[in-house]
Amino acid sequence: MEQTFIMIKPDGVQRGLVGEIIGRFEKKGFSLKGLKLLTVGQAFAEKHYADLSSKPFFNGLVEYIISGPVVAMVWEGKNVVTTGRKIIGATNPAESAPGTIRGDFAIDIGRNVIHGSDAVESAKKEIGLWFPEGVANWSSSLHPWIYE
Ligand code: IDP
Ligand code: MG
Repeated sequence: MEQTFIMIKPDGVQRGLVGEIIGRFEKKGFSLKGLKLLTVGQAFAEKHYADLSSKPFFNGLVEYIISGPVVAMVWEGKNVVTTGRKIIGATNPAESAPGTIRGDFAIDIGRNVIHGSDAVESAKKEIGLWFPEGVANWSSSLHPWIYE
């Protein structure tokens, strides 16, 4: 089953959105496979966002991500990478549809509350980076009520 890496950024933690965000993924029917609250350092944040290192906003982005604790999660389910991105909404909250996390809870692109992997390959890479210890192995007893 497909997995994705979801991170509630420091603004989402500070603003008390952790329960709300987890609830949206849970209620959709996805399964939580990994969860931890941690503060990462500069080198780790730079590694996570390595693909964006040439962008003008890179330094500000790294400062933002290391500014407080984040909630790192692994969620599992059919098409969870693509559907997870839809639940999160467009990168710029000004363009995120209402009903999405960023559409409902964010205003500025540099304070957009949440990260989600953009492809199955990047999800694998990010899960390996954030959960080197591995994730939980369990399956929900609700599976037949969620999948046909
Ligand atoms: P994504 O988070 O929707 O995948 P990316 O393009 O991968 O978007 O960018 C990573 C993060 O960098 C964004 O979520 C946002 O916090 C920040 N970011 C992206 N573009 C800008 C920008 O133009 N100004 C400031 N921050 C940006
Ligand atoms: Mg991205």
